[in-house]
Amino acid sequence: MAQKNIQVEGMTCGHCVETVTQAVNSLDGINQVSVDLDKKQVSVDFDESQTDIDTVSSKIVEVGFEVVSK
Ligand SMILES: [Cu+2]
Repeated sequence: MAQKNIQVEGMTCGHCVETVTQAVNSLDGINQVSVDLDKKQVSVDFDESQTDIDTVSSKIVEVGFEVVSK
């Protein structure tokens, strides 16, 4: 398992948090997702043999947010 933090712009409310959480959770190999709205940070715990940080970041972009750093 790997744990990474992704900086995401564009999340403004609980609905955004829910959208990002569900999108990332829909990927294979995700163990846990948590979003800190104040820090604009998405923490992802994932299995490196099944997914990677680029896949997770792409998914966040796909649902309408901007990945600032990963
Ligand atoms: Cu929102």
